Amino acid sequence: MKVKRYIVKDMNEAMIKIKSDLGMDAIILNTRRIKNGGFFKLFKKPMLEVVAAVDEPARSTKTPLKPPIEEPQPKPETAPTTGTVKEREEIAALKDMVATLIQKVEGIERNQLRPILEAEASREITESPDKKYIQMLMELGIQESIAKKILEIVQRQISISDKNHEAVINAIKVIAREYLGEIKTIDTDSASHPNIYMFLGPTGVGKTTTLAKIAARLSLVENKKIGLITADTYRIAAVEQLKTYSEILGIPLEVIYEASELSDAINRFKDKDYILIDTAGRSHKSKELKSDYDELIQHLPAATVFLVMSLTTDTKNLKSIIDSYQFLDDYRLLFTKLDESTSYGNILNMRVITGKSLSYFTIGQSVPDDIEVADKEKIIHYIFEEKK
Ligand SMILES: Nc1nc2c(ncn2[C@@H]2O[C@H](COP(=O)(O)OP(=O)(O)OP(=O)(O)O)[C@@H](O)[C@H]2O)c(=O)[nH]1
Ligand SMILES: [Mg+2]
Repeated sequence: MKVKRYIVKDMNEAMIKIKSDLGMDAIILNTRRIKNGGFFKLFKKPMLEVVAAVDEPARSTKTPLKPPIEEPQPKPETAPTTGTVKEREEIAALKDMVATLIQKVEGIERNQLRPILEAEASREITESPDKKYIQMLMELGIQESIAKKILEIVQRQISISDKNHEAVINAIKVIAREYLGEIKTIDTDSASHPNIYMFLGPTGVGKTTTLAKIAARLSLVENKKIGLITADTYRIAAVEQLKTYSEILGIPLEVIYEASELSDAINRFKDKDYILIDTAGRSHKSKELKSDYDELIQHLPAATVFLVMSLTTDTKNLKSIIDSYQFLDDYRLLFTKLDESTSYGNILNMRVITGKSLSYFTIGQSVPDDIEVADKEKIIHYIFEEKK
């Protein structure tokens, strides 16, 4: 801090000098009238003493604060005779005054300037407090546009500052939970039978394994009658895979080689509660994606589609997969391999982008254990890295 003392005739003069010397940021620390007489007896009219200061951030604050005495330097009319008692008293008085001033300046620095400087340092946060949280959400894998929307809603509800971090996080979670929407799994209270579910999605994401997990649960836990159909006859191994599950679980399996065989297979399962149809994994870039599906549904009564995607797939590819399945009127999102994933923001992203309901997620290779209903609370825990 730079401190200067001015002896001026009025405040106007002081302001002009202070502004030109110390700049616009200068503050006035003290003003007082100086009476005629004493040390200042040379002045005919009463003068004004103004002490002003300006903060110099680059300079160390440890240097002692000594207000240099500015011109006009009061000079005695006559050369001082050395060591008169009066003059010594006056010098002592002046020293006292300077000491008082130093104390005042230090007090001001401590009590007024410091909080101002601290506020300045944290201004970036207080100016746009939502930015820090948007950044945080993006680091959790949530798309910028969605992160911004969430913060917009938070700001409508509470004012964001670093003092209410916990409240902001809680508000973010509440809104994110809202965004997750309604969870739709297998309808276990449906009146009509059989209910048909078809599993679509890219190669190797876990369609067959997931279907087996769901079949096992419906059969073993819910005591439902299940029929399995596989339309994946591209590979012998694919049929074998489902056949193995069907034998272990004691659930019948129909293998169809042509779409036209589908209606017969469904007919054979008309007494079942649920029919689960496995399909061949296809690259989402495949041109046959839509035609394969169109062919199948020609031979199907109403079926609910689970679009199975692995959470290990990056955002760009997940979007591209979703784009390639745009021909579907409706579907439910089913994410696999959460156990292999390190970021869960895409669960929220894909739900918001598609507007489709989340259903289940799978968390490992083990049939039937590693599947869970996409419980919103759990997803929030996953996204916010509070995995239990
Ligand atoms: N870590 C992990 N692996 C899984 C999960 N679900 C499935 N897998 C594994 O992923 C591999 C592929 O699973 P499948 O069920 O054959 O995948 P698919 O989508 O039917 O594959 P295609 O029929 O070839 O398109 C297998 O090794 C599964 O054990 C999961 O949740 N976590
Ligand atoms: Mg398969």
